[in-house]
Amino acid sequence: MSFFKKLKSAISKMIEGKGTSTSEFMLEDLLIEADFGPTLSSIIADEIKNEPDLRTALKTKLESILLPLMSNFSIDTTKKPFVILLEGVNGSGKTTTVAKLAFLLKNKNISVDIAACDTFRAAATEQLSLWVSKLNCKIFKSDSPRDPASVVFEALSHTKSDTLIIDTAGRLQNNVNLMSELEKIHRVMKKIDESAPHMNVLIMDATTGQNLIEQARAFEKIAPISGIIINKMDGGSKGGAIVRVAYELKLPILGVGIGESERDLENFSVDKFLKDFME
Ligand SMILES: Nc1nc2c(ncn2[C@@H]2O[C@H](COP(=O)(O)OP(=O)(O)O)[C@@H](O)[C@H]2O)c(=O)[nH]1
Ligand SMILES: [Mg+2]
Repeated sequence: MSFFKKLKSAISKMIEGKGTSTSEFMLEDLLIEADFGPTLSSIIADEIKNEPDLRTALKTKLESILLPLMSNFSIDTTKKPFVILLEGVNGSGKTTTVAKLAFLLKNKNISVDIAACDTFRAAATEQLSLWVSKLNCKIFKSDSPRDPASVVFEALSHTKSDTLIIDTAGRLQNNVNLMSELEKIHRVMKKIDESAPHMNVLIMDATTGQNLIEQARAFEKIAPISGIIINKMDGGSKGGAIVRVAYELKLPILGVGIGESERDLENFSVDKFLKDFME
């Protein structure tokens, strides 16, 4: 059953039992089930429970959370190379997003080099190399497991392209070693270009829902996050995660991933999101 159908049925039950705490919990439970998280679910349910038109009230509330964070992915072409660093936990879609961004930039005649800094898994560089040959970009990589910071150093010292996109290894936000590795990548980069990375993007998987906020807080400690790209909005995402992230992190949403091909990155549209979510 779609969220809206469930909402409709919850609303009619709420009308029947108006004023009872059961009906209020129903709306709150529904929001929790859609991955809004307990805090935001309770705030929203509380704010709109007495509105005559619950659906419109919910829509208005969601718009007020999401609209200020709508953003378009764009780069500052006066900076060369414009350095984009992608970070995030394992499987969130970093490597795929490298390909999506490279495709998007190349279509605008902006040249792209890629630094393969997931040096922990051999398969990771292989995966990126496949994309690189498909998209016809240049890749900086190491053939043996090496310090990812040295790959960044080499890439940033030698790139002649307009942009350099850096893929990193997935790390759990609570893995101290890997987090300090990421810190080192930032530090080494700044030795060559104090202003790099010009865009530090946190990549998130909308289907995991649960600890997205904790992830972001841990990555934020290492370097300020410019914005987020939320992937897998096509799959099992219940939608609430994106609202929760927007509400709690107040970070611009630079894009949403809607599939596994290089073309599957879209600007985040609040209208489209609410339409998909509520209808
Ligand atoms: N359905 C869907 N799958 C995605 C999306 N982005 C990435 N994936 C898939 O998620 C898996 C992990 O992606 P990957 O880029 O390797 O994640 P990484 O570990 O962060 O580099 C791969 O199977 C991707 O094809 C998306 O937007 N939608
Ligand atoms: Mg990867």
